This record gives sequence, C-alpha cells and structure tokens, in this order.
Amino acid sequence: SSRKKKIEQLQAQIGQLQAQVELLGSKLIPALESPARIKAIIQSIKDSSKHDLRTITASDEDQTTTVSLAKATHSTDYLSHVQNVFKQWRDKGLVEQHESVLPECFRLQNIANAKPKPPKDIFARAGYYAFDMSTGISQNSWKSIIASANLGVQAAQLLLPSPTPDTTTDDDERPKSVLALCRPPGHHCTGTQAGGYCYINNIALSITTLRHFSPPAKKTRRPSNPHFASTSTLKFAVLDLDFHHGNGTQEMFYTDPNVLYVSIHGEDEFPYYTGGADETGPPAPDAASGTNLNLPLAAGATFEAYTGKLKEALQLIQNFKADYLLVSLGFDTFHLDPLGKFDIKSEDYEVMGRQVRTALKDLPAAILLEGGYVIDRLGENLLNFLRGWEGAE
Ligand code: OKP
Ligand code: ZN
Repeated sequence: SSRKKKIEQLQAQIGQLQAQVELLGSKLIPALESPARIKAIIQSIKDSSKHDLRTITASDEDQTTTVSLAKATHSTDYLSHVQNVFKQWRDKGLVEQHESVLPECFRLQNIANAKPKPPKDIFARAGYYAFDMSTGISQNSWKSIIASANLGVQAAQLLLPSPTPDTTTDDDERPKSVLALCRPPGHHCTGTQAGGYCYINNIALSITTLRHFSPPAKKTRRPSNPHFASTSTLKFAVLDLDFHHGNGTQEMFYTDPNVLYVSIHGEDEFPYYTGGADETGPPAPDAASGTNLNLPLAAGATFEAYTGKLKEALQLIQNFKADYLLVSLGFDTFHLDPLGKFDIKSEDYEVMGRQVRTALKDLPAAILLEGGYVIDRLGENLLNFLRGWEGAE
C-alpha cells in the first residue's frame, strides 16, 4: 500500500539522521512531528497569496502571560518538569546534547496507592509525567512548546470582543475566525501527562485565555480556579477533526458543563484506551452529562462515512449554543498519512471546511493545528479546508 511505501521511504532517511527519531511499531523512523510540517504549510500559504498570514513571535511579556495561563490549565509541577527535565538529565549525564529525554517506566494503576507522588529521582520522573514514548523532550522542546501554546493564546485573544462595548468599531475589525499553525500539537496531553507529541493542550489554553480575558458582562460571582479570577460562564464547543481521539481535551473538560467536546476519530487507534462512543460525560443528573461525544470510525472509512458523523457532530454543537468554537484540525485523516487509516482525499477537505463553517457560521472560531504527517500535501489540504471554510463565511 502507499502507506507502507511511505514508511519505507521514511526509514531510508534514518541514515542521515542521528537524533529526532521515533518508533513506529518495531521500526525506527525520523520523527513525524517536525518543524518541516509548518514550514511546508507556510510556504503553501505564501504561494497562494490568498490569506492574511501573520508571524507571531512571542515577546518576553507574551511568554510570561502564556506560562501563567498554562499554569491555570496544567499542574505547575508537570509544567516545570517539561521545562526543566532536559537540563536536569543533562547535568547528571543521563542524556546527550542531541538526544531526547524518554521515559523508562510509566506511572501505573496501583491498588495500594491511588495517587502516587512524583518520584524523587529525576530519571524516574520522566514516566510519571508522560504516557507514551513518542513525546521526547530535547534541548529546544520547551521553546517550541511555548511558541505553540502562545499561538493558542494569541488566537483566542484575536477573537475577544473589544474591552469597551460602546465602541463598535473595534468589534467590526476582530476576525470571525483564526487559524493557528501550532506545533507541537496539544489534544493528547492531560493536565499532568505529556503524550502523542503533545505537551501543552493548546485548545484548553485557548479556552483558559477566552475565560480569563473576556469582559465582565458574562461573569458570575464564584472564582473557579486558583490562578486567575476566571469566573466566566461562557460556553465552548470543541470539534476535534484529527484522526486520533483527543483524550487530553476530553479529560480536561469531561466534568465541565460549559465545554462540549466532540471528536471524530479512528476507532481503537492511538491513544487506544479512550474515544469510545460510550464516553458521554458524567452520568445524569450531572450538569455535564452529555457534554462529550465520541464518533469513532473504522479503518478505511470513506469521506461519505465521515460526513455522516460530521453531520451528527455539527448538529449537537448547534444545539449546545456555545459562545465560541474551537477546532482541533488534523490532516492525518488523509488517505496517505502514515498514522491514519481513513480514505479522505485532498479535495474532500474543501467540503469538510464548508460543512463545518456553514453549520456554525455565527460562532467566533479558533482553529488550531493538531496532526498531519504527509508533509508535501499538508499545504494543499489545509488550503482546501480554508477555501471551503471561507466560502461559507
Ligand atoms: C498525534 B496527533 C509512532 C506512533 C505514533 C503517537 C501518535 C500521535 C498522534 N511513534 N504514536 O493526534 O496527530
Ligand atoms: Zn492525530
């Protein structure tokens, strides 16, 4: 198959690459999630000259804000682990400069100790704060993670209404939707564990940002988190279109009645232990009951099968009456993707983009990039999605 050929091609590259490798089953391959993905997309967007492309370099102040918001989204000990573990391993000679920190043993379920503490040994801690071996931490990881997270913050901020509601001029200028070319992706990591190439949940961070900076009109009296007086009752719908189930996003909002998480993904695929259709939120009469919808699709699913699920997803989101839409957009649903098993073609992304935007036209939307690993087709697929989306706006 073409996917098998793709993997053979990838393996042929190993000779030239010493670092930045990962295991795909039993095969060592170059890291699929790489800066080349974003470079290729940017080049295609520039070539098309159809979009307002902005390069956002996080200032020191932006970085401080992003880290503060990240601390309201993830546990602080997890974040400082991700930030510092490479240097800590390096200082002990546990990792070379060009290598990555990878876990040896994962945190496991333990009947005697339901909530194990982080191990004292920095070597052991790698597996406490991760759930797979595809999420190494290297010299420059933190820089990329914060740059990616910062895009989640900036995308959210661009959607915010102007702080003074009387001056409508500013409001007219705010975009209806924003696409952030995040990498690394975010939807797999939880509040306390990295996994699936994800370290900070960029979607969750966008929601934290919108809650934190929204004008007080919709605020209630009760502060809900210790880091910010984020007391908003805004409602958010998350539509996850990546091939993989966004277990991290699901987990972070599973008991939150104001966030609806909807995902279409490969059935029984990575991350394997989540994503079932029976995961619908806490049982009734909990207010969050029914605010989670998983729509798994079997391997080989055609775009026709996909659009059937998409209609269901869009219907539920319409009924939820959210204030904002967040889209986890992955292009690993593409038929040639080495990590995907759907039969979706390039031209289908235009239809997909149009269907989503047509159904949810009124919602300010932040689209955040997740996966997609056929580098030389990413730009084309993304431009198609945007053409459909913008055609519906
Ligand atoms: C991230 B995203 C090879 C196996 C890959 C991780 C898949 C992560 C997908 N090491 N396992 O959802 O596109
Ligand atoms: Zn994916």
